[in-house]
Amino acid sequence: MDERTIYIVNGSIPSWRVLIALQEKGLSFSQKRLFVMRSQRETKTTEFLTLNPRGQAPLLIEPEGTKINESLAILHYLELRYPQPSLLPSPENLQEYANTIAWIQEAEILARVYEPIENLFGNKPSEMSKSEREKIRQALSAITFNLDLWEQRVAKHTYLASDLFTLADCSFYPVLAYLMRRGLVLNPFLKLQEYELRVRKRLSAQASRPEGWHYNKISKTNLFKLAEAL
Ligand SMILES: N[C@@H](CCC(=O)N[C@@H](CS)C(=O)NCC(=O)O)C(=O)O
Repeated sequence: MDERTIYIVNGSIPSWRVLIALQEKGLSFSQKRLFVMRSQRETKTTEFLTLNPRGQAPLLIEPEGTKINESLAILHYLELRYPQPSLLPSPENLQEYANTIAWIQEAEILARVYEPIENLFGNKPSEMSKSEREKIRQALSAITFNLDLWEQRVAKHTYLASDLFTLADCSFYPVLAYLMRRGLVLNPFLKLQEYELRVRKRLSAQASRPEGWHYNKISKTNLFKLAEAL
């Protein structure tokens, strides 16, 4: 039997989600990092496209050959196949269960509204059109709206949806940590700040943290600073 293999892109939110879940489940795996900053993106080689025609990571291949892509689907798959330790609240606590499965999905909204800010990477703010600037302003206000919502949620339990660490945390935490890496300051969101520190201490979050990402160190370009200065 082959080893379980997870193909990842370093620093990518979807890959990080799956790595946290694998760690939480105590599953052994071999990690294959695909480099995407090279002239030939390793996600687009013939070899990898045969495995995932979308040319994206994460992709999980189980020892017996079961293959699955899409980070959120992989989270559900892992829970179904390896129910212990569980990363879902008991269905007897229906509201926590419902929140968890909804919030696994909702974490994507924060990642999506942030996208215009990520695009500042390749652009000179001084050369941006009025409508591009407006998009950035809208993104900043959508991020604040979303963080407010998560702040209220996380105030109720140790983790997002429950006192148990769940798949909602696997899905959401990498989005939050990614934004912080790009310069997001959590000061106005005290509960989220505490939550981030709590998750950061978990072995799963430590073991899966992207290579070269040191705590409290942001990327070379502080995208939030750029966005706020517009
Ligand atoms: N919806 C997918 C998105 C996966 C995705 O966008 N992966 C990116 C890294 S963040 C990727 O592999 N990009 C490589 C490429 O586009 O060549 C998921 O959640 O798994």
